[in-house]
Amino acid sequence: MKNHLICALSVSILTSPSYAEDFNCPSQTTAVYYEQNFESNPTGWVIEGLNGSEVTWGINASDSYTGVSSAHADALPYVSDQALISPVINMPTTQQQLTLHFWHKYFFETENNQIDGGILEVSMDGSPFIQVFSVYFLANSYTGQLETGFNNPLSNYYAWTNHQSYWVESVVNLDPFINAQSLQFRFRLGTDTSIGTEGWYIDDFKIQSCLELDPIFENSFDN
Ligand SMILES: [Ca+2]
Ligand SMILES: [Ca+2]
Repeated sequence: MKNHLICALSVSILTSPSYAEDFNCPSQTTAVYYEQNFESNPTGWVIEGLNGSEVTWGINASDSYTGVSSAHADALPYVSDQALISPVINMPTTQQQLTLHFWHKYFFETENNQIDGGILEVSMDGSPFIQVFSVYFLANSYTGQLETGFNNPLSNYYAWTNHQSYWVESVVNLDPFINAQSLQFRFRLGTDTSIGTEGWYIDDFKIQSCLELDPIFENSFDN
């Protein structure tokens, strides 16, 4: 089994200029630096209503990817900008293929129009939060651009929007942020002036990297 995994990964890397299709390391080479499964009040996580917004983020036991609960916020039937903020996470000093993973599902107004939605932001070494743009995602990036004219604080942002009825894993390439000593992440759910929905579920937030590979693998890579 081990040989099979190494072989499969080698072939894929040989045919691809990046590791975008192989963001999950072979199990024996994965180093998990941070993990939060939202099974109880998550240490260091805070919630905030931005721009005076109400905020409904909390631990929810009605749905989960693993375990019995996840983080959840309602998509409110009026203007809101609800933030779920991670702790400041120190980055490892030696990094290789550093990635952020999380699983989520969502039901936003509407099925066909991009009215309400959510985004991911990052702060590097305490700097102001900026959006994690689509280009940094290795899997399941934003699904549409939120419409203007309905007072959603996230109007014009590319966001997760519409409906995602089953859990999917989004993966972010953190290598562009490799010079930061610490990162902090912020999920924002923005809604417009009317029509609330079930909202957004997030579970199994994880930062990991791939460890140094053995010489056999490196030879394959070089060839
Ligand atoms: Ca969970
Ligand atoms: Ca709405």
